[in-house]
Amino acid sequence: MIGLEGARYPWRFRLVLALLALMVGAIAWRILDLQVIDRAFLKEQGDARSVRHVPIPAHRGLITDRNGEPLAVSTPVTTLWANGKELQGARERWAELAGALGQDAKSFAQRLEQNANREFMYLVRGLTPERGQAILDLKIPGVYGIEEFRRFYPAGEVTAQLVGFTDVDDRGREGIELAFDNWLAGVPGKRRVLKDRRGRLIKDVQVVENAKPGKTLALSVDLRLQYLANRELRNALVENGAKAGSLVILDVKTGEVLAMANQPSYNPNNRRSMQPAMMRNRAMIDVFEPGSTVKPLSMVAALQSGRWKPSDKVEVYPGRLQIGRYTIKDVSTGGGPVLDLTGILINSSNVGMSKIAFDIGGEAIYNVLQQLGLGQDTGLGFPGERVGNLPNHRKWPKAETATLSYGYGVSVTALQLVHAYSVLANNGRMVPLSLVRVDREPVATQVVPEDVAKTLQGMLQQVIEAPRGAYRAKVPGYHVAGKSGTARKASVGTKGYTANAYRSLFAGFGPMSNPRFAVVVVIDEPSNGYFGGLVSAPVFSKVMSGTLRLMNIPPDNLPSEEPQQTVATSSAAGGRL
Ligand code: 59J
Repeated sequence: MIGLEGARYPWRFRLVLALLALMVGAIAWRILDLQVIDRAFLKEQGDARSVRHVPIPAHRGLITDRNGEPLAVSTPVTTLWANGKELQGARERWAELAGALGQDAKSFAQRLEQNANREFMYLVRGLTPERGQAILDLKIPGVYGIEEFRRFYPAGEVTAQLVGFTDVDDRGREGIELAFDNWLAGVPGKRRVLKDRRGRLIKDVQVVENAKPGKTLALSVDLRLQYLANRELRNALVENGAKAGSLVILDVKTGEVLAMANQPSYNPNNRRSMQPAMMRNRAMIDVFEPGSTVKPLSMVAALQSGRWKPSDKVEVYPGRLQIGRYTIKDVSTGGGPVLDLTGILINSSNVGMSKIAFDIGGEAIYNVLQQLGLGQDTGLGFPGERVGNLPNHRKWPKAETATLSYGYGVSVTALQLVHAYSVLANNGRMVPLSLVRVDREPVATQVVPEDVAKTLQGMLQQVIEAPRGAYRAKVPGYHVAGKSGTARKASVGTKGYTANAYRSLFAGFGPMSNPRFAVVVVIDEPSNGYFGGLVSAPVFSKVMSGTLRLMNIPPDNLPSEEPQQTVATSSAAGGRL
């Protein structure tokens, strides 16, 4: 038939044949085009639709105390996520999944409905690897796991405000975690995987880049001292019904912060009940008027002026002094009508200090306070750290001169105050502060003449050891030095001072045979008694005592040596007052 037809219509047969040949040719060309000529382009396009780069989480660096005790540790956790589209196809297993996740089946189902078109949704973050695996083992279609790291803080509330914390994405958000984020954070790696149209993982192809782990950071704090500081501060807050407090221990030779405690505190491992007041690293981010704890620093200016020596006498009678409309008052006049310089410190005479200030001038005091770092940048760069305020005047009015000399009209952080005292303890040499362990000998600057610093050491030892002294600050077995302060709290918003709101302070150092540690105690609004010598001095005593023992410092005031005096000043203040 065909032959017959072909013979009958030869042109038609040839046409069909030619058309077929053309079609075969076109297909062959297309094959050649796709497989050979456009191959690279098409492969790339195809891969772009299936190859994905998945980050490999980097291990965040460990934070330790100065002896390697862990303060912040990254532990591997499993985060479960779901492909919402896929999960729609496994509705019969939703209740089972909700149960395994410990979630309410009804609200869980609602959530899945809402995310029905999403290819990615978190189910739960940060499970222990075991729990995560158990849920993955249920093999519910559309449920996947990612490995992540989660921060754990072994010392909990004891180091909370100093160490800070990270956010869910493991980036530093507060404290050291934030300040040293670049050092601690690693660089995530990259893994190439193949995924299908619906985002399901088909194949783990290769690691493109390994994750670079973050670096370890050793802080200057000693966890044992940190525990001690925290415990004594918390006890003092409870005993005195106080609102808040902070305490800093400094190594005066290296500038290292050995402890920095703040109360109230919070548990960084469970931040659900955390309140803003608990988060404050008060020792660095709260400023206050240092009151009488500044008097020893003003005394430095007096001695440095060459116009005063410790045995010089000042009339403080009758305990008040009128300067224009402003009256300078002494709280206690029990020390007598005339006091020498040590006596002014022991009795904390505002009048006596002011008279010396009028003689040497406000600028002399200003210069010393500035040199000692009050109201100056510490250079630590701690998040939220305050600089405080040390006002200057071109010509110092009498009222400003007086108030500066006994610690008002100037605001400081607890850290700045302990730094200033550390200079007196370190024979006038200032070393930069450090929150990280110092492994090389720091560069010290002589900011107070050595003889002046040593004289102040003796005077401040008398402030504790003399008959009318702050005996509650004494440390059994050691000679220590220090000064209490009780400052009315400046009112917020309005001018002046709040009635019945005080800050109890104590700043000191020891042991006097070779001063190594300086301590500042700040207790905010105690309600049962408020004098620094009553509220904060006992805390100083307990913390200094524990520090000297934990650091194996040999006692320099053993009972058998008791009759011997190791006072460096020529002052006879103790006996006379
Ligand atoms: C004080 C102040 C407020 C600010 C006064 C304490 C001034 C002042 C204006 C009255 C209690 C009080 C600029 S007291 O720190 O002198 O620590 O053991 O708050 O004087 O002029 O009912 N400290 N404290 N003063 N202001 N302005 C003494 C002293 C001090 C003690 C006790 C007794 C004040 C020994 C404080 C302590 O040294």
